[in-house]
Amino acid sequence: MRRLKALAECSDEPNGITRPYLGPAHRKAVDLIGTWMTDGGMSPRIDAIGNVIGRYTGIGRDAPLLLIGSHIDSVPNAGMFDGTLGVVTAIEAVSHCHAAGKRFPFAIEVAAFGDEEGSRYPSTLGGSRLLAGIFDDAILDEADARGMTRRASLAAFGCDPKSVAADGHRSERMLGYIEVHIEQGPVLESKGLAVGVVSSINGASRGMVEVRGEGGHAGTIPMRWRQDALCAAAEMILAVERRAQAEEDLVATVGHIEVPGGAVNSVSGLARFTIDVRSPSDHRRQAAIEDLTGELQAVAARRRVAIAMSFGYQAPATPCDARLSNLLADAVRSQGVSPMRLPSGAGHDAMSFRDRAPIAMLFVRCRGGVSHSPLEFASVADIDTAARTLIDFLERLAATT
Ligand code: HGY
Ligand code: MN
Ligand code: MN
Repeated sequence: MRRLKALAECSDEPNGITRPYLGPAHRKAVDLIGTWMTDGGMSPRIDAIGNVIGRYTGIGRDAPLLLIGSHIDSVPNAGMFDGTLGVVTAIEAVSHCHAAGKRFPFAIEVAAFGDEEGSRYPSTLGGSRLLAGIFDDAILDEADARGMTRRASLAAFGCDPKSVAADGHRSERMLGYIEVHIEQGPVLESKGLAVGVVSSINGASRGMVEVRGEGGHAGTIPMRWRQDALCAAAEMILAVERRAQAEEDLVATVGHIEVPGGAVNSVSGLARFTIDVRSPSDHRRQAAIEDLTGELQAVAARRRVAIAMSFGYQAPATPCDARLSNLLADAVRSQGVSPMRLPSGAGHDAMSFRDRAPIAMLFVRCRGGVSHSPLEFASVADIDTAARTLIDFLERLAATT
């Protein structure tokens, strides 16, 4: 908890926690975590995309690799547990093994990814995708709201974007990828369980909608003549909500809207908003996006505004590996907790490894299921149970390797 509080102090805003990828706060967090990794017997390195990775060598020269990761970037005004809990718990577990002089027939790398939220650049999971060998160089030229590209931000951060390609391709055999994360939902709390085993991670699509109408004077344009971009966007946003409400376990969210040059006494000519669509089924997520595309175009036609929609980010639904999840469930049971399996509505870095290695995730109960909010909370007791579960999991995995 002391370490989580120290990370919570790393913010680019004076109030609350806002730690965007490659910002000053991210740099402070990377340095903090690097010292904790060193203290815990790991050798930290910062890779070409700004991840900090601590390696704990295994027994045997060609020992396979177990990756334990999560992220240290945050959404604006975030909670102090989303992502960081998984990194700190992994560091605690490895430090405990190091202190006990325990080595495994596999190397362990604890990875603190920097680009999971996608709150600064349009696409996300850039950090974990590099380690999974599926990094798309094109995202280096994505610009943030101030026009600064990832490439420029990486150079300012002290990374060398040119070595991204070399860093990404690793041949090491991976035993698996494990992630510990707060549930960000109410299920474990409703069942009175400290931890749970994730069964699968919902797929997600992120898009941007731009609506262009005719701007003008709020006092002089008669209502029947208006091509009001903001009103059209408002009707579209409610259409997005309505489509998701019509289908069980489909969610769609408009989390951000901007009206460039908007003013109290102007009819808006331009509005842009984001769309986030998720479902356990990739087929139904795609069908929802097709339906929404048709519906929003119909609103645009009726209101005589132009619309441009683009879905730049897609992450397919990701099942967790049965063997690793069963080992994790046994480790949960050894803590005296019945191992419930539950899906993840939130996306995670684990999705990046779906074609690279077996993945498994451990959820930690969080109060009220609240996340992406300063009210996010996980108890020391539950985090302790998660750390003990992780240590027990490592020992079980070693016994089967
Ligand atoms: O969007 C998500 O699900 C995650 O919090 N990045
Ligand atoms: Mn997260
Ligand atoms: Mn998050």
